[in-house]
This record gives sequence, structure tokens and C-alpha cells, in this order.
Amino acid sequence: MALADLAVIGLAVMGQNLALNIERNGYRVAVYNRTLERMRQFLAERAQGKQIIGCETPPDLVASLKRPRRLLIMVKAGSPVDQMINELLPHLEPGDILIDGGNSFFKDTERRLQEVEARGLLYLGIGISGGEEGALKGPSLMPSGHPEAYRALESLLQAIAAKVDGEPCVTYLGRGGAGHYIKMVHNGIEYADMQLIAETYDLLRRGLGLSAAQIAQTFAAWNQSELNSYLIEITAQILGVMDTESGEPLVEKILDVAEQKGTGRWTSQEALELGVPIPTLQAAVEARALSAQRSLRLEIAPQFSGLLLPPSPVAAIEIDSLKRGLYAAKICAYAQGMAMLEQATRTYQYEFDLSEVARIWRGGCIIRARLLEHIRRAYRQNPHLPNLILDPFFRQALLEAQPAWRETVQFGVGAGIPLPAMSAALAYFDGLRSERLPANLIQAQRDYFGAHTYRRLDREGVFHTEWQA
Ligand code: NBP
Repeated sequence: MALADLAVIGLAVMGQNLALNIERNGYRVAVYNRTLERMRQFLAERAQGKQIIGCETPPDLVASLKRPRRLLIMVKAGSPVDQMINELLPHLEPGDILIDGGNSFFKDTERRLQEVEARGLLYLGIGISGGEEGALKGPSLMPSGHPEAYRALESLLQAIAAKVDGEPCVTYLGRGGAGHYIKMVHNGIEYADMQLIAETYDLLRRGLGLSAAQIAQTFAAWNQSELNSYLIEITAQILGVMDTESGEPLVEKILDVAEQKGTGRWTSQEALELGVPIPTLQAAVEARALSAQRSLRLEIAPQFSGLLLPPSPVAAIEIDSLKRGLYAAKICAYAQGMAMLEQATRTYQYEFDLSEVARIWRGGCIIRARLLEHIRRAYRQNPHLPNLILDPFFRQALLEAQPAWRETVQFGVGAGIPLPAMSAALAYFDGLRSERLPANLIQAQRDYFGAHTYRRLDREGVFHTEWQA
């Protein structure tokens, strides 16, 4: 039997769809899944008649591959990846290439890379975005690791990736765990973007009293504007779907508790480590955590109901203002993610080309958006842009949206509708454009209780004051 070009290990949602995508692009694929029944079902159904070979053990899988062997691991992130690597290693030989396409934490990728490469094998970590549909039709791929491993995979990755204007949404992102780092930040931006859209939905629903159908139309119209993006598009579709039992909008029947698998939290933790402010991304993670405290919310809600004075101050805001507010906040969310990547280049010696990062996010992935074309151009024109909002296009966009953005946040505050991400974005903007912040007082307080010293605006040096004297 002919040997396969590549193995896919782990046949849950992502592994199955990637295997089909790779096969469709002319490659012969060997597959393996720990639970054999899942693999047999895949072979009997979706993979039937295709150049996809099932293997029942890791040694069989390795034996079915051309040399150097290329194995794509698509199992649950965390210890399953280590377990799978350990099962495979005894059967592999120097020059073979192990690829982890899951949502692995970048520091795990760095560690695995060293362990695997110490044995003469090559390692590639690939952040993959696009979910089920992206995996099948064309995801955004964020690979990093051994350059030779990338070269050996480049044409395959280009073939299976999403295409925008004929360009594949993949590029080599450098050594180590750079690709998984970028995927982590991608997910942080994804959390922020989803939260901003959810807050705007709340303003339209609770603030303006629009029906789900009207909000669906609003988002559909916004998708034809500068807000054009995958997340806005699917939001419009979601709001139009009816519950078959009640005939009411399905979205209204869904429990309002947002779950998380941890990649957003990693972004938050990592930003805290780096000391990079990403308040909109942080707010999105915390908003999910607060939503999860549902029983507490149900207990508190009646104790604080009826707080808003009639007549409610919510009556008059233009829907167009909400749109502008959402756009401005979204720009700030992306600016924060890019600033985090910029800092990571210094801390970890990653060599991110932010223009290329924006380019490969334009298609296939969950945060694909028209905005990314402008971000790509901004970093191409100035790779050392200190912050995205200094790019003339984004500066102008924020200046134009700014009054409506403030009005949007005021509207939420007046109506008692929480806007954690939207208002955090505005505070980020206002913080960055403040020549003088009240941090002078914080420094004085620190010096008062801890003799932490302070510096002065008018003189060089480090100072301490006996404040109580
Ligand atoms: P899951 O993350 O749900 O993982 C299920 C797969 O892992 C199954 O094939 C399972 O085998 C295998 N597995 C587990 Br669990 N423990 C194992 C072990 N100890 N040894 C070997 N295999 C083990 O699958 P997924 O949703 O397809 O995602 C795969 C990766 O891609 C994850 O890292 C995920 O975070 C990432 N990702 C997912 C999406 C998405 O939309 N789902 C998008 C982007 C990235 P079994 O059948 O024997 O239980």
C-alpha cells in the first residue's frame, strides 16, 4: 500500500476536518485516534472513499508514513499532548517532524520543542483558528518552530489554509512557541470582540427595546460597513434563528452563563506578567466569570431592582452611535492585542512581523474582519508603530467615533446596563491620551506607607519624604 504524506492524530472536531481538508488538497493521510471506535466511525462515514488510511496503533501509524515522517497531533491541549508525544517518540527517528496543532500554552510548546529536538527530531507548534468550518475549508494557521520543519510543511500548509485575495493565511512566525503565543493573543482579542458585540446587543435589546429580529437586521446592516467581520456576520444569523418549540428567538432561551476553555485567561495572565495593559481583553474574561455567578446574580437582582429614575434616560440614542462606539472599542481591543505582541518580541526575543500577523488573521479565523486589512497596512507602513491608534487611519477613526463612543458608554451607565469591555476600551483610550494621570498620587501614597520613593517631574533623582512630619 502507498505510504501516507502525513498523519493526523486525534479525530475529534478539529482532527477530522483537518484530515479531510489535507486529503482534499491531494495528500494521502494516515489517521489515528486513542478511542478506536471514533476512528472507525470516521473512516466508515466522512472519510469513506478518500485517501485516508486508519491505523490502530501508534507503531502502525508511524510505519504507514513516508520519510521524513510528518505527524500532526490534534488532541486536547495539556497533558494529552505530552502523553501522545511520549507514545510516538520510541517509534520515530531523527529528522521526523512532530507538529502540535492544538491550543497549547506557548511555554509548553517551548518545553516540548526542546525535548523533542534534543532527540534529533524537528518540532512545529501551529496555532489553528477557524473552528470546525475553518479546519475543513481553510483555517488561519500560525506556525512556529524549527525552520526546516516549516519548509517541509510549507506547501501543504499553504494549500489547506484560508485564502484572501489569493494569499494563503499562513506564514512562518519564528522559532519556539511564537505561533502558539500569537494564537493565544488571537483568542484574547476574540474574547474582547465577542464581549463588545454582546454588550452592544444588550444596549439594543434592554436599552432600546429592539426585538431579536430588529437587532439581527441591525447587525446584518453593520456587516456591510467598516464593522464587517465574521463575528458580526454570525451574530446577525444567530439572532434570526427561532426556537422550534416556542417559536421565539433561540438566543433568548440560552442560559446566560459564558463558558471558557482557558485561552482568554492565559492571555490575561500573560499580559499581567508582561505588564502590558489589555483592559478590554481582561474585562471580557472577567465578564464571562461574572456571568458564571448566575445564582448569586439571581439573589442580588431583586435587592437592587428599580434603581433607575423614571423617566429612564435611555430614550434617545441613535443606533448609529452604538455602531460607532462598537467600532472604536474594537479598534482599541485590537490595539491592545497588537501591543501585547509587540512587548512579547522584546521579552521573549520573538521576531513577530505584526503586518504579517494581521495578514494571516484576515481569513479563516474567528476574528477575521475588514479592520485587519487596515492593521496590516499600518504595520507595513511603520513596523515600529508604538501603538495602533497612532496610525493616521486609526487616529482619524477614533477621533470621528469618539463623541458617539462616549455617548454609548453614558447610555449604558444611565440605563444600568453593564459595559465592562466597552468602557474599559474608552478608559484605555483616555488613559493613553492623558499627558498627566493621577499616578503621582499613587507614588506619594506608596512612599508614605512603604518608603518606596518617587521621582520628580522637575528634577532628576529618587526622593523620599517623611509625609507625617
Ligand atoms: P478536543 O480538544 O475535544 O480533544 C479531543 C481529542 O483528544 C480526541 O481525539 C481524544 O481522543 C483526544 N485525547 C484526549 Br481528550 N486525551 C488523550 C490522550 N491522553 N491521548 C491521546 N488522545 C487523547 O478536540 P478538538 O475540539 O478537535 O480540538 C483539538 C485541539 O484543537 C485542542 O487543542 C483544541 O483546543 C484546539 N482547537 C479547537 C478548536 C475547536 O473549534 N474545537 C478550534 C481551534 C483549536 P478520544 O477520542 O480517545 O477521547
